[in-house]
Amino acid sequence: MRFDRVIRNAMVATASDTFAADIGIQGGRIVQIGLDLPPGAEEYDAAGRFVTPGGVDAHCHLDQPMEPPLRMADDFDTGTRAAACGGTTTVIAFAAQRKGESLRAAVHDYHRRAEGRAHIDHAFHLIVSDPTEAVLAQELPALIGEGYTSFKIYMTYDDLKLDDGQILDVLDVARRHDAMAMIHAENADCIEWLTRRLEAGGRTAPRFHAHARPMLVEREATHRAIALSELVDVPILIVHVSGREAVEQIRWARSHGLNVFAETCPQYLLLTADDLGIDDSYQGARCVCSPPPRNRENQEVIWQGLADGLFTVFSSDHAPFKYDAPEGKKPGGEEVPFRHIPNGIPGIETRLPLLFSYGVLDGRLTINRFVELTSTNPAKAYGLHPRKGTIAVGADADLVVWDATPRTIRNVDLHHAVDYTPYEGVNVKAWPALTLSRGIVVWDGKNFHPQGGRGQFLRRGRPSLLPARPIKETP
Ligand code: DUC
Ligand code: ZN
Ligand code: ZN
Repeated sequence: MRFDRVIRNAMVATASDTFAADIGIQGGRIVQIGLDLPPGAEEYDAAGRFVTPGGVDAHCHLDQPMEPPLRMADDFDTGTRAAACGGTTTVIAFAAQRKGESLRAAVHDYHRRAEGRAHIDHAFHLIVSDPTEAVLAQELPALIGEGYTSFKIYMTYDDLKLDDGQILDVLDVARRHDAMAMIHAENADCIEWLTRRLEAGGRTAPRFHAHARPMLVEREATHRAIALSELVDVPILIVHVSGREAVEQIRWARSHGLNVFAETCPQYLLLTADDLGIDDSYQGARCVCSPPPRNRENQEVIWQGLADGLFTVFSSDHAPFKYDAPEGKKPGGEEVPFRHIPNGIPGIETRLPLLFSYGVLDGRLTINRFVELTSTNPAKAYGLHPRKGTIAVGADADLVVWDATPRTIRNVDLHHAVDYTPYEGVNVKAWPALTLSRGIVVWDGKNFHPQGGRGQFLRRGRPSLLPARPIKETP
């Protein structure tokens, strides 16, 4: 067999094993893993460095429709470019239903936005914000059947949030049709009440965003989401868990045998509420995201959960808004009260290098747990495994070779379209030396190799993390 490419002398790391091997690639897939493979048309000497499956970033927002003047900085071109340069080879972004709109229309519009632009493979979660009879009975089941096998629901944000009855209805669809339900757990009424009090006291600087969304509001919503999922008897995945009190709720659920999966993100390991400002300066708007970053004690709890298996996936929650722009953090060109600052920070390119450096190389996580959190489990949670998320014969040749040379993160070196990174000046100990997307070089450690439009839309299967069991009647 003549390979298109051979990655030679790899230290292959999967979620379960670490071993020395060559990897033979043909037609975009891994076709052989072994020692002393015959030559390929292209050869790459990994020289004993770690080779991991390409990252699967299962939580990122790209070119999501916004109310004017807001606009996301990254579309499927710049967003997937940045992802590839940071070692991510699959992204799952969000086709968001607007209230009054059909889910089908949201999906159609989102395909139009992605079409011809993506440099790497991609899929869409649905966001269900208007669970009408038609959505529950027809659209959502049909779309799940067509390969959109996950959706996100919100317990906060006026334009997106569902009440408890609506959440139960939507979870019941997930149970009947085998979808993964992702939940943004923050108590909307508590946030609104706190926000009004802060505004009444003139406390509207960016840092007060964190005061309006204390851990308690996340804890309460996490507890409620778990109870709702228990009532319906369906697994859920709580996204962007930020600290101890939410972690405790999830540990309690697990200890009671409930299928509650959890995601966390780099901002809860490396940022704190101080990054939103220690005074009333507007600079902190850069780090306004929800839930907000907490404190050092909570960072340690998140690290512990990553190490001990509490967390299932590690995503970026890349939500890209320029800082100094009227369509971004200064809506209409103004420094606005925190209520009006668009929520979200960029992180699609830095997700893997940060976790590799501060997790693996600093001794907090094994390389295998790193792979599990950043690639294998997201692929399993959202119906992409084993095509994505592993290094195995038959899998797509989505691969990353790691270079353990220290560098300092600078926004000028990143490839997103945002005018800042929250990690400016942060030192990392490693960065991808090579990213392959289905066997093609998209990043060589110095240069991005554009493949706009080559990235394929992925119709997904049944999430393999869902338990195999017969469907029972609704209680
Ligand atoms: N929070 C979200 O829930 N989504 C996007 C960004 C953010 O901060
Ligand atoms: Zn969210
Ligand atoms: Zn998000």
